[in-house]
Amino acid sequence: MTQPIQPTQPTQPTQPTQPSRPERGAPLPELKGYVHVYSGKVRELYAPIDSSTGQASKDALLLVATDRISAYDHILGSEIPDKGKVLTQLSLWWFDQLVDIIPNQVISADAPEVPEAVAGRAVLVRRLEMVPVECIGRAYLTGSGLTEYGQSSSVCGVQLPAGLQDGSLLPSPIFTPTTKAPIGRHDEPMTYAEVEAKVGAPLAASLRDLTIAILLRGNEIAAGRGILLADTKVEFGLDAARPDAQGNPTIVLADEVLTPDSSRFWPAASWQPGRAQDSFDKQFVRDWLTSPASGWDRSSGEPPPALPGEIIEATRSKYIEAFESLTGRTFA
Ligand code: Q0Z
Repeated sequence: MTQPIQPTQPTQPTQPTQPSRPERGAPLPELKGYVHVYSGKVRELYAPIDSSTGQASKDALLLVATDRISAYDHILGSEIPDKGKVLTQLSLWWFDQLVDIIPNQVISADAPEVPEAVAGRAVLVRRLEMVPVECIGRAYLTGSGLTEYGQSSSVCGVQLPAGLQDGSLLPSPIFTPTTKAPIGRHDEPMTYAEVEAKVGAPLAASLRDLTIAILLRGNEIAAGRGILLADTKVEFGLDAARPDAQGNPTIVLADEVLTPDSSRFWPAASWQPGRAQDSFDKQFVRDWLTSPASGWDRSSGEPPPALPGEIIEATRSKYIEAFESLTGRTFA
């Protein structure tokens, strides 16, 4: 799962300082009316320039998905054509599938708000006060959850039955929040009590219940398409400008949702607990990088080599297949 950056503080005006430039991939587009504020691993953040003040807006952000791809904790030197568009369109589709569960951040995904240079892969969103917890829901056990389980037979303080294996279906879905680590560092598991201490008991309960509801809805929809949703990371923001009936800020679904970068999708047909599952989207990349053909040693700390054209093309097809199977729509 892609770990996002520390969010910029929404209460302070964004400083248009020199953001860290991605050292790999296509150059950053200059977008008229926007200032670039942050480079994530595979995405870019811009702020609209307020026409009355000439300053970065405090009310909105432009989230731009690039074609960059990560594997084994590296950003690869090769891009996957259309990955940014596929993931953006998938995220938008999921926001719609979830709107009876939670409102979302989207203002516009179309012209004129979204500049032509990033058409299809950018969304103008409400700038929210981001909740400082990575909300992870797990339906199946793998990855860091499996590692923690091996050490303690629990994940983030949730006790699990003995005998679970890599890929096992959990008895019921679990909420396994993590801290938001600074970029380049790994997020740390939090217990539910730590989430309560950080955000208060009422918001903690809402984050947990919303995360599980999103995971369950995601699995209901994916199941009908032969796909399992093992786990997902969601981010929430608070919209103080939209108080609820009790006067609390509205909890809003932020960032990206249920994309292959924030979630693990597995082909249901080859699911088999007891071994690492095939990745829906990145399996060709992983297989090639760890094969003798790549000449790359995963443990060397060296950046991985550029991908062969056929691996790029096969991976592009997998992203499009994921979009088309999940949504039942044709990728334009
Ligand atoms: C998201 C990220 C990146 C894309 C901050 N609605 C929001 N309000 C305030 N902050 C955010 C959002 Cl989505 C926010 N991120 C992660 C980083 C490109 C998204 F470089 N950071």
